[in-house]
Amino acid sequence: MNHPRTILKTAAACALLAGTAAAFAHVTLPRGGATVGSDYNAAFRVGHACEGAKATTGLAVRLPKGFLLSDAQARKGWKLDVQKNAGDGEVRWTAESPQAALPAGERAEFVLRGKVPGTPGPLWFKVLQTCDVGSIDWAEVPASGSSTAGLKSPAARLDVVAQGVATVDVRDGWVRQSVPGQSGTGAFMKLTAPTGTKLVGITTPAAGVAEVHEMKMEGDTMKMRELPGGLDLPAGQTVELKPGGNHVMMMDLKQALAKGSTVPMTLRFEDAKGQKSSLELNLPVGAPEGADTAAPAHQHKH
Ligand SMILES: [Cu+2]
Repeated sequence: MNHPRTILKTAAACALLAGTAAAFAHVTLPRGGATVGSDYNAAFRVGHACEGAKATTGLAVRLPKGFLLSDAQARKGWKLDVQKNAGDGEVRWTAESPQAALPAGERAEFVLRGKVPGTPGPLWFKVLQTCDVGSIDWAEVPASGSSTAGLKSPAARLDVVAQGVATVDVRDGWVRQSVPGQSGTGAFMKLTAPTGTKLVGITTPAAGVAEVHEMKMEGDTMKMRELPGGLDLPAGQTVELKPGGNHVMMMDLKQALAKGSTVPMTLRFEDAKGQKSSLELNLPVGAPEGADTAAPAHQHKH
């Protein structure tokens, strides 16, 4: 059994490390997209402040046409304003004090939730980032196609993809239980794809953010961070996500996950030809009989 405090510390360290691992140039949404007509947790990543600024003090997301907002996640110390207009709604987070602002070197996710349109194609979220000094309007949209290459301040792109049911086999999936107040936990499973595929995105209503993490030795300490570019699933090979190894990190948990309950989760895949597909899972909370539950917590020396 994990001591709750150990898990808490690990999850916090985890989020922090993920922040230092990658310097994001833009305000972005996770890769992997969303299936047509589905409910989507849009986690906008802010990885840096405006040029020459010390901190991010505000973020305003303009909702694209066709995206139906259901709610937005509050941030501690930040004021949340939601304007639900059909067609041109806006969600705005504003730091209430300099202490609450997001320091330049830290990454954070600003999360809102809604339904994506029923037709495939890119959706562009224009985001105004305000800092202690200046602001950047991430609002450029390519004239055609969906590549943001060459744009100086591109809007955040969400690929809405057609329903395609993945043929990836998922077994022995489970989610580690959590206690009230705990911010993060892990999910584990065995995946086998018939042809070379990548797991490129994960969403679950149980968490604000879900991503695949890898464990890496840095010097003599074990660290975890988001797997860059997704999880490779070579043809016919079983890839295991397990405690102490690669795992699904669930952050910003909405509530405590009790043993015996289930967690819905959507996995998004992309094969070598760029064909996208998804899989809906319902994972039990609590380790199954005989699962390797060796807690990673005590092995993490951050
Ligand atoms: Cu992790």
